Amino acid sequence: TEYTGIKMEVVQWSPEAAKAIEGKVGGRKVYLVAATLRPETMYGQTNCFVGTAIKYGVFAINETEAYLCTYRAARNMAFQGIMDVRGQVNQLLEVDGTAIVGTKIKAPFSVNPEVYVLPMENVLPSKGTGVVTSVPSDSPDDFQTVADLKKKPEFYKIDPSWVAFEPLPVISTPTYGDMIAPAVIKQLKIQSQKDTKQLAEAKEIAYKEGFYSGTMLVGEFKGLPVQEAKTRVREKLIEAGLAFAYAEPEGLIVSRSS
Ligand code: ZZB
Repeated sequence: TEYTGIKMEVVQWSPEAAKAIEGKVGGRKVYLVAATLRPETMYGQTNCFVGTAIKYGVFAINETEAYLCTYRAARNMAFQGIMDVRGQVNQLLEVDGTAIVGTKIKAPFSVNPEVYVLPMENVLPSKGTGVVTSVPSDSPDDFQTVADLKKKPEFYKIDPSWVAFEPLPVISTPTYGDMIAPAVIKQLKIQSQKDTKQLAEAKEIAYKEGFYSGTMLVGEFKGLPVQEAKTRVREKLIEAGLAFAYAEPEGLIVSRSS
């Protein structure tokens, strides 16, 4: 699977993460790295998710940059020419997902330039980087998780101000209008992020519909079909130094939907 690694620069650490990081990264800028298959939706990022049961590391890429992701992803990156020294993983520290929640980060190309890190129950440690960028307009999982967080901020131990946003329309389709995710959530009567079976089906529908019938509503490629915009937005992100190609070997991935 060929993902796009989205570099989300840390603007302000949560207090707990700040303690874990202090003195350990040198002068490096730290980025949370999210693996996505939908670079064309980055305009609609409203937040990012980490798994609360997942352990993350901060890994040196070179003397000036460090990435936060799972160890597994860092190891893959080291063999893809992303690190300074091929095959060498230089872990600077370890930090729990729960500690990162509340960190403020930059969201490349988004209408919201800065967003918060929030908790999600269904993040798989075995896929991507373990960091998920959230686009509630086009991803049913993201839409439902945000809805859960808005409903029960205390239960999820978040500040309500971190979820005080609305999904942003990014892609239009003839069948589902300007926001595919909430429409499919409603169609399949999904109630919570615990409805994982229906969410997998919703994801499948949203992927197909967006890719084959979607038209861009925002950004530089507004008016173009998603099929064309996808690679062009990806190239723009990479050119701007905000993203990179990240691949995972087939057969080693535990996928939620297939
Ligand atoms: C932004 C985005 C916008 C995504 C969208 C999807 C959609 P796949 O097909 O199963 O490989 N993701 C990435 N890593 C994880 C993880 N460790 N655990 C759970 N979810 C993860 O799915 C890849 C997509 O799943 C990625 O693309 C990411 O969310 C999420 F509008 O990034 B995506 C209809 C989907 N729409």
